[in-house]
Formats: sequence, structure tokens, C-alpha cells
Amino acid sequence: MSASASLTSNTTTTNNNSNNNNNPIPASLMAPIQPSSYVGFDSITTQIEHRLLKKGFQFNIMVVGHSGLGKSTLINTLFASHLIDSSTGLDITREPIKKTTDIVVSNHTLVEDRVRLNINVIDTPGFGDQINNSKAWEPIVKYIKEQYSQYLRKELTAQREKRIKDTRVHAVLYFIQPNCKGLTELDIAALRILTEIVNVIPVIAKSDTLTIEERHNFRKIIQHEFKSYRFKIYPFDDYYDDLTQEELELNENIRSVIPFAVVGSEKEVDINGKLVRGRKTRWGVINVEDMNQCEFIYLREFLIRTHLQDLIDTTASIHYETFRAKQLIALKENASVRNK
Ligand SMILES: Nc1nc2c(ncn2[C@@H]2O[C@H](COP(=O)(O)OP(=O)(O)OP(=O)(O)O)[C@@H](O)[C@H]2O)c(=O)[nH]1
Ligand SMILES: [Mg+2]
Repeated sequence: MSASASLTSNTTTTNNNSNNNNNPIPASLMAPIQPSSYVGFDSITTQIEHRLLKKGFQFNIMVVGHSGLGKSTLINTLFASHLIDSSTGLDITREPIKKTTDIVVSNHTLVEDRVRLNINVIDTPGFGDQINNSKAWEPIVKYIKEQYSQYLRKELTAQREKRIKDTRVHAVLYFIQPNCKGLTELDIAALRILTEIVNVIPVIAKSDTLTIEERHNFRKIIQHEFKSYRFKIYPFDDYYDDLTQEELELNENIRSVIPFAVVGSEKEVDINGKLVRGRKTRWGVINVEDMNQCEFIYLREFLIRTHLQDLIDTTASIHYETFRAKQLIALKENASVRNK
């Protein structure tokens, strides 16, 4: 925008309504106002950018699924050597991966160029380790709802904090077993509830165990199941009415590769003299970051580059909003019952 930037005045519209058309406003007043000198609001995007950069981004990501599917490994692979545990100062990618037995939250800060990204990684125990697994997802759902509840409580206090610490889960990476058959009963039960309360991004775990053809067919089976169970898998564009053609196409492309077929590795291997994240087997080496071998790179681009802000926004405007409305209605109903 230049010095000749135009302002559409609100006052003009209000006057028009109260005028009852008896006294029509001259056309000259209806035209956009042309500032006679430079006002400077073209810098608004820079101001927003500065504020965002100063504040940094808070992104909370959780991994969920059957046990031993590589959830902890993939989280380490995703943020590669950047993950230094802020509390202990240890590079968690150098630590051996253990079985996850509790919900563990670790905080990390990624700094790239001028952008600071605070990441909370929420690792969860795999399904299938308890004697009765039918409700294995319950502690996970409880954790997600507790974060909404804490946020709501802080929002409702008389003197609320200027910036409420956001611990709400912005994305759940849901790990599907590479069994070539389809979702398990437990997956269906867990996804039914999770997709209602949080952004779910499904991935096919350990996809190095599938041939290209198996991977392709398995993806089709899973996509079909999502449709038939009517799971609301992220990204959903029916909520927005202002998406551009380009954004709609991007989402469509992403939906066609979901669930992403991923491979994780906690080790670096030497490929042609270069150290890369990979898995070495007797048959060869899998380079996790090679797009021809798995879709790990697509997943990382999607999470960190193209959809990070949207994941944060949709959590606030769709999932948290639904929770908030339900809680407030329940509170109101309880109060009216008590007053009767
Ligand atoms: N083939 C293959 N093995 C993998 C992959 N990712 C992880 N693994 C291996 O699978 C085993 C389990 O990995 P974890 O990351 O502990 O799995 P998890 O899902 O966190 O397990 P729980 O915490 O017990 O639920 C480890 O031996 C990993 O090296 C992968 O993409 N392909
Ligand atoms: Mg684990």
C-alpha cells in the first residue's frame, strides 16, 4: 500500500442507516477517504509480524496409538537434533528410547532465523499394555480436556492473566499399525472420541515394513474407513468460508496422502559420506528424509511450515470453543436448578 491508501469510513455507513433516505448522502461522502498525507497503516503487517516474533509460537503436539509403533522415536526424528530438554539441558535424541509408561510432557525451544518456536511434546503410553485395554484412550482424553478446563478457568477469573499459558493440545499424531488390514477396534473407539475434541493427524507407523504396493492399498483402506466412520480428520475446510483456491487445493492434496506413511529413527547413518537420519538393515539403508522412501518430510513440512498456525487457530476456534460452550451451558443449567 502506498501514500494513496484508501480508508472506508464506518461513520458514513452509520449515517446512511439513520438517514431514512429522506436526506440522501452526497456521493462525494460515500467515496473512500483519501488521506492527504501518509498515514502509515501499511506497516500493520510488519507490526503483527514483530509482535508474533517477540511472543514466539507455542505449539503442543501429542503422540497416540498402540504400543511399540515408534511414537517416541518419531517425535525425536521430527525435530531432529534440535530437541534439547529445557529442564535437564540434555539432547533427548542422544538418550536411548525407553518404553513410555506415563504421559510425559517435555518442553523444547526451536529457534530458526528470528522465529522462536516453543514446543511441548506430549508422549503417551501405547495402547495394549494393560490387562483391560478397552478404555486405554481414557487418560489421554482426560489430559486433553483438562488442558481446556484449565484454560477456561484462567479465562474466567476476574483478573485474568494478560497472556494465558497455552497448554491445549494443538495436534495429535495418531499411529496406525502397518497391518495391511485396517483399523483395530481400539483405534476406532479412540479415534471416534479424539476426532471430536482435537486435531487428529493419522500416520501409518513403521512404513518401511510395507512394500510400495501394500502401502498404497493400506492407505486406501484407511481412507475408506475414515469416510465410513465419518471421522473428522484434520485438515477440515468446511469450517472456513474464506479459503482461497490455492488453500483448498493444498488441503485436498494433503488429504490424498493422509495417513502419512512414516519411518522414524533415533540414529544417524552414513549415506555416501553424509550423516542422515535413517535405518540400516541387512538389505540396505532407509533414508528417513528421502521423499521417495517415506512421507516423513511431507509430515514435517505440513506440521511446521504450512499448517502450524492453522492447527493452533482451529484448536482455539473449533475444539476449545465447543468445550467452552458445553461447560458454560452446563454451569448455567446447574445454577438455574439450584435457584428453583
Ligand atoms: N522398522 C521400524 N522400526 C521402528 C520405527 N520407529 C521406531 N522403531 C523401533 O520400534 C521400537 C519401539 O519404538 P518406540 O519409539 O519406543 O515406540 P513407542 O510407540 O513409543 O512405544 P511405547 O512407548 O511402548 O508405546 C524401537 O525398537 C524402535 O527402534 C520405524 O519407523 N520402523
Ligand atoms: Mg513411547
